[in-house]
Amino acid sequence: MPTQKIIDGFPFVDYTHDTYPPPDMIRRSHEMLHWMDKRRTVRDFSPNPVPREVIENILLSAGTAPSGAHKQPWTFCAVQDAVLKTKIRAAAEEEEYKSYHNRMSEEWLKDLRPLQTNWDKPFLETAPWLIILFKRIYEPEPDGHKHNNYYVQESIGIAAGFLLTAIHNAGLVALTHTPSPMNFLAELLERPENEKAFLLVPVGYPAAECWVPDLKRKTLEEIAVFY
Ligand code: IYR
Repeated sequence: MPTQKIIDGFPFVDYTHDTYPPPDMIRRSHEMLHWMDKRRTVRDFSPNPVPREVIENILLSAGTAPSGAHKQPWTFCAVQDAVLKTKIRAAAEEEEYKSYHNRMSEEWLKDLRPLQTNWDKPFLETAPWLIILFKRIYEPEPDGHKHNNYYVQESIGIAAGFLLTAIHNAGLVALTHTPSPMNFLAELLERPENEKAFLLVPVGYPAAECWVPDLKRKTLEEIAVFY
């Protein structure tokens, strides 16, 4: 049991963390890099079911993300229901069709060609789970006051990263899908006014035949500057 102490009226617990000598740290960081590098965004999902308990733990892992003033400004909707998934697919494709045909610039469409994406989103029905992340802009208080959350975009972005890592760790795959505009998700899932859809993440096993673009990651020199 951690020891508690009170600072300025607020409870604190003592914290220790496993640390490693440099050679072990180096080995562990290599292993982590190798493992993270195996994560890929996938669009070809198997319909095989995934136990709800796995999804619950993945969501709890995402919920360990740091957040502004520890407000945890997120709601994760996990959709398994086939009827709802069909509705989500239809609404997403309606928006995506308009995006691909009218709303996206020529430059944008050209940038997406190596990924071979289009308005057709079968994975929204095939994947056994759709996780929709909602950011909580404010918390409604009983007297009607809207108590704003802080750094909501940053906080939920970090939670999304944790979510993807937890999915990868479970041996599952995901897609960071951003149908735009995303308002239809709040409507279909009957979310309250303080919640705005942030990201739609289909989760499942990769299909038996699953192709991903042959992408190259930037080198350390390209992404990092040491001072
Ligand atoms: N939201 C669309 C388009 C799209 C945009 C980007 I930037 C991508 O990296 C991939 C797709 C879609 O989901 O197809």
